[in-house]
Amino acid sequence: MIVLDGKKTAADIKEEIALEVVELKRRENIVPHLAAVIVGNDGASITYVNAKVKACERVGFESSLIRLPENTTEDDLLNEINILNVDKDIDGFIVQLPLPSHIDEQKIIMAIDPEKDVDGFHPTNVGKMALNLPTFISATPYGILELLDRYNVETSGKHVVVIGRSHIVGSPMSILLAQKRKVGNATVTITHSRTKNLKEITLQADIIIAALGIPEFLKADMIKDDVTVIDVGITRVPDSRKKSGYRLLGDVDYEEVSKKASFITPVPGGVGPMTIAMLLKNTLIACRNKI
Ligand code: L34
Repeated sequence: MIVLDGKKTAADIKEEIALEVVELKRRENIVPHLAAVIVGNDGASITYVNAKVKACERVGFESSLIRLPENTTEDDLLNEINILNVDKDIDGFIVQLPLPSHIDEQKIIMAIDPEKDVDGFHPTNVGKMALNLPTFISATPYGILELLDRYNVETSGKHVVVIGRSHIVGSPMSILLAQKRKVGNATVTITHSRTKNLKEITLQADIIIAALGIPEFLKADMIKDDVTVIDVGITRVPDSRKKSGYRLLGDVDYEEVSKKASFITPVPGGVGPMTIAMLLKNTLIACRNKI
């Protein structure tokens, strides 16, 4: 069993980006600038956004963190997005999800200038992604492609089973892996909460992408030997023995599944850090697109 080390791979990617930043500065005298907007006080979201800001510092990007209170109105947020859309200094920005329930997420995403949408969530960019045209591929699916690539996990002709149909992960992941691309050419089955006989399907998988958000959902009896398992889940469960008061669980029963798998991502240290590295990559692309 080989652990797909997202932390190490993300560090490698950040090192590569840092070198490119030095070149950009030298040749064009520009420095990529990412902004992140966060609304409210969700602990996990704050952790992720802080990690994004820290990653910017690490690679030599400029970053701006815009923290708005929980009671921010939809209009206030739309206004903030407009400011970022027209700010020549900002190459790309994200609005961290989830948003408070009184704000319509789709409306917010649609307000972002597609050229600055480094999350790749705008319908224009999702459409381009689905057509295999150049665009920002959402950071989590992009990170998974990159991890499979760097560990030389063969996807061509393989049966990939994606569990979960979210707009952020399950849906784009199944589209991308079926495409004619370096990490692609797979036969993809997308499954979700209404799927019948899920176990019969997962037992046929060469690669499983677990992205449903139920801790330790994928058990060892649901997989065949030598499968590759990508665990996208990241749930905080209360744990009084931890200093933080919680521990992180993925969607995979790692203890048992890792015994049968050929490749597996850990949680933490798997897909999460890759998401951050690929957001930086997209920001670098956004900055280059302006030259
Ligand atoms: N707009 N919203 C927007 N873009 C995104 O790309 C995200 N996502 C998801 C949630 N909402 C978003 C993230 O940033 C998930 N996500 C994310 C990013 C980083 C990590 C996890 C999720 C991460 O760094 N995880 C660490 C552990 C962090 C911890 O201690 O809690 C890991 O090793 O998995």
